[in-house]
Amino acid sequence: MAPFGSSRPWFRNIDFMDQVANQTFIMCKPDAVERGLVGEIISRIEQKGFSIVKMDQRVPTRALAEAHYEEHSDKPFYGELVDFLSRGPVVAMVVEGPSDNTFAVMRTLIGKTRVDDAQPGSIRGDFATSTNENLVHGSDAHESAAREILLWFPS
Ligand code: RTP
Ligand code: MG
Repeated sequence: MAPFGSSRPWFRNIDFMDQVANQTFIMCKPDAVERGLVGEIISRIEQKGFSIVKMDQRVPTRALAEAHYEEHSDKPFYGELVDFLSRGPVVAMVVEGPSDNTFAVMRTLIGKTRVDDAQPGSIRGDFATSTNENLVHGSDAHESAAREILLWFPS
């Protein structure tokens, strides 16, 4: 079983949820590091007015990549997604904004998942040419932000 399975009662930790209410988990995926786009992505986050409060470059283990994308474990693309995320260094970040919609604003900044939907002006819209390798991850809800912050930055 994955070390951070959904059975883990992290979501019952109301104090932690409150503590990270205006934060989200952002990651430059391996393609962003390979293409030298980390600076551009960080710059867009900073220009927006958000703060990077934690940042770490590392090569995710397969177990970490599996746990990160656990919600997609039943999808046909899960294996490929885990292979991709664990193939090289990523830059993991906790991003903080002034109010509790940081995760949603960051999702807009990142752009839509599918390459043909991502609007110019968004990171994916400006730089991604494929859905599978779309440069940046951003948490999609308060609950997933709390889970992912704890998963990538446990201390
Ligand atoms: P992410 O989690 O990486 O921020 O991406 P997302 O929320 O925009 O999209 P999500 O639905 O969570 O999917 C995670 C990643 O899986 C790949 N994907 N492939 N082949 C497909 O139909 C498909 N759908 C999703 C994408 O790389 C997506 O970012
Ligand atoms: Mg997602």
